Amino acid sequence: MSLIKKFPEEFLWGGAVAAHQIEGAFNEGGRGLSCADVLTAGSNGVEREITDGIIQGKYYPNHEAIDFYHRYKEDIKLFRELGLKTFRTSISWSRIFPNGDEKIPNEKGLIFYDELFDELLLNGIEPVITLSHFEIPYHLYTEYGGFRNKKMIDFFVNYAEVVLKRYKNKVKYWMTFNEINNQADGQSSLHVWTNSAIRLKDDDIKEEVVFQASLNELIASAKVVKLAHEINPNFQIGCMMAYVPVYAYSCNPTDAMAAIKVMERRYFYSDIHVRGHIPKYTLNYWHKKHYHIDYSVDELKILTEGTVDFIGFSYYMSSSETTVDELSGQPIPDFPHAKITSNPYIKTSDWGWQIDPVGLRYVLNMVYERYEKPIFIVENGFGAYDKIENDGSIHDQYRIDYLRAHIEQMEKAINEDGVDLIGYTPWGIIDLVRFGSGEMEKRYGMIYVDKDNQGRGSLKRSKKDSFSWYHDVIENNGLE
Ligand code: P53
Repeated sequence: MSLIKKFPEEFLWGGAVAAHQIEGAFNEGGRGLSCADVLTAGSNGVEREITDGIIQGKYYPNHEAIDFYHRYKEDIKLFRELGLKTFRTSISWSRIFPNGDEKIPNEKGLIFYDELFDELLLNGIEPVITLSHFEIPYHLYTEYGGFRNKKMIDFFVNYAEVVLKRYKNKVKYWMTFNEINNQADGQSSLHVWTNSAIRLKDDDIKEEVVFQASLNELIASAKVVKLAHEINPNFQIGCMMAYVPVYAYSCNPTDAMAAIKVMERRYFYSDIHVRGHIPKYTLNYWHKKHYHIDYSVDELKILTEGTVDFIGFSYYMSSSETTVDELSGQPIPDFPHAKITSNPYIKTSDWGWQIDPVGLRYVLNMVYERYEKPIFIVENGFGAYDKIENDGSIHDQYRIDYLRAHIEQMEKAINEDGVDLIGYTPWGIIDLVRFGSGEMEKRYGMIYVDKDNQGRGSLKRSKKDSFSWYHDVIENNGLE
């Protein structure tokens, strides 16, 4: 078969993880507790419990995770063998500032990332770093109430300044807040917790609280982008969005309109990150709902000065929106928050996530048309149950199929649609603690880790079939 190299020469093929889902060693090296450390294990379809501090007898899967903290050298050897050009992880904020509000950072935490980044670079792998991926220091919740509080802006900027300066010659690509839009409607207490270190109270107007926290984060992000460009003009600083495109369920015009309105709830975040101002549709919405969102003229100025260099996003699935009840045929009243419904044209994973490769091309087009900025797909992947054969092999053809189908769509987006796509880091390149439920057995990796949902296992690493498949994709710079 002839080989056609269809991806740009410098394309950043890689893999992605987040500190709290792999590192473990939650109380070593002077690290403080983070929001991720008080999340118990849920199960498929069952949310995790957020506990007040750590409660004896409960199982917290992130405390050990896959012990990357102690095993990273061994893992990086495998990444090198896999051929990764880049590795996306995050810095655990509470390793650097155990409480979050100190003036002086924890040197041991800084040394850990010095050594980790050196080891990656030594192996020819470029680190891509997220500053805040779901693990805000727990103390910032107990003491300040998380991102409800404007003081959080300075704590985040202070932390970012320390790491941007420290690693200015080791890391070029950075992102500020992971999937900042997960919390958008305030309906998931888990997302509000992990995005903002906020626990909603009964008398909170949820959506208003979340808008305020989100704006505080967007201001903090803009300050960091501005500062980062002063520290090193070569830095590339991105935002990080969860893009789950919402299609109109039917060609009913009200469905089409509802899909636009529901997408605005996601675009609110990237519109500010990229365009540098609060969109008019949001200002009108706040006005209509009588929300009082606090911001100053100076803060608005910062938004314009700290726009991002690229757009990082995760893509796993699509969704669709209807304004008509399927059974009764009656209109659903609360437009524009009509009903998310399943799509009869696409299959779902064992976790109910809708598998839609064309949706990735759709998102790439929409985002590129809207912003005309470089795009980096920093997460995409297939969470599935894997089976180990007697000889230790793992035949994860379903994962290869999923990734192949998405890479095909990326190729079309680049070559047919003209999208400026700079890289692709599939999620959970090595099996890790799943975010949504804390399960280990919803696996994403090309490298298997022997550990189960209850935390049992040797933590031994082994290669799945997808390992050699992805190796060839990287080597060929595209699909054969
Ligand atoms: P898990 C929602 C939609 C898409 C991605 O998720 C999401 C979420 C959050 O629930 O999260 C991202 O592990 C996130 C990662 C996470 C990954 O997707 O719940 O950035 O931390 O692990 C996959 O299956």
